[in-house]
Amino acid sequence: MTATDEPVLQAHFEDTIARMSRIEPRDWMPQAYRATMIRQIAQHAHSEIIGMQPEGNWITRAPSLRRKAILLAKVQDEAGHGMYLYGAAETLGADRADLTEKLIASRQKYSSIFNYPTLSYADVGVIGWLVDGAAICNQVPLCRSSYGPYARAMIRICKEESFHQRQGYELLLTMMAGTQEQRDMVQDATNRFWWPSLMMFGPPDDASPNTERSMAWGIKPHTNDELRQRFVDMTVPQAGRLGVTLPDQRLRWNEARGRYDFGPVDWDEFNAVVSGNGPCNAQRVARRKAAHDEGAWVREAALAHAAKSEGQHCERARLTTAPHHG
Ligand code: FAQ
Repeated sequence: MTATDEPVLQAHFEDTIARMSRIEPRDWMPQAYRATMIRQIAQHAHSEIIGMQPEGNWITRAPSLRRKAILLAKVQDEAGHGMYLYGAAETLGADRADLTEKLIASRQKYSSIFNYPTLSYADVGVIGWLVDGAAICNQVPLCRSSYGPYARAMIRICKEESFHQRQGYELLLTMMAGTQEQRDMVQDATNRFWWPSLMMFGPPDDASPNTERSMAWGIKPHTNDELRQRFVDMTVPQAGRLGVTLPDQRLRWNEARGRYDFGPVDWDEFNAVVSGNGPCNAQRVARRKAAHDEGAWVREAALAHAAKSEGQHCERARLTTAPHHG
């Protein structure tokens, strides 16, 4: 590419975005678009992988075989989501080992929500209901994101997240039909996860440095506050049907707006968690690092196997193409 090509390529890129068509890996894209996509996809992938820990904490203590099988499958799905997303980041030239190193060194972020502890089995249900619910609200619009591999990965991820959300809600309905102690556990888990779930949508629009440009590039179709409001409107009736109270005195229907009003989010808490000072940040990253270190022999074995298979493949190719004598 020469310097004179760049305006033409830039115009083609902008036209692709304006037509709501997709940018594909081999297409030219501005360096800042590539960097933004890698940032968002990597943070999303890290969130899925770190997000296995809070629920994974309960696999060995699930109350029945059925609940254990469901939880195992859900946590495995999250690993799968992380893999598709790292794959999508690789199509942009990112190196997966490098992304993992950045996560472990706390140089890349993951969602704030996974820095809160899971104190009872009701937390598994509330994570499905609220955390997967918020994830769906945020991610369904991303199926129309301008970067092809990310948008396509999001379609399957959203289908699985919807299923996760329903399993969480079903678990909570079962607990709410149980003993008073079980109902109290659900209420307590709701109280702890409600505000952190609202924080998942990111800082308020006037403090979100990336939103404007990401919207202009078709990466994000909605602002953080729009999606937060959508989530509140979707969730309040679900809380009513469940029979739990959302911990917000200011939550009420606003007839004029046709939406729920809600109280202020504690952005100091959000900033503290995002900058590494949440209740479980150190534990989550240490666990991820330990798992990565413990997996070193698997990566080495896989590489050795791949090299050996490649060697055998070359040898077979050499023998089949070699001239026959005799
Ligand atoms: N936590 O300018 P903005 C899941 C960062 S997956 C931590 O508004 P942007 C599945 C942000 O990255 C959950 N950091 O940024 C599951 C930026 O960082 P920078 C993850 C946050 O990108 C369920 C800075 O603050 N989902 O839950 C958070 O335009 C159950 C400024 O923010 C995704 O990643 C936060 N909550 O908008 C798994 C979805 N919010 O610039 C297991 C894709 C913001 O320093 C169990 N991502 N930051 O690098 C997105 O939609 C966007 O990236 C937003 C943030 C909306 C998260």
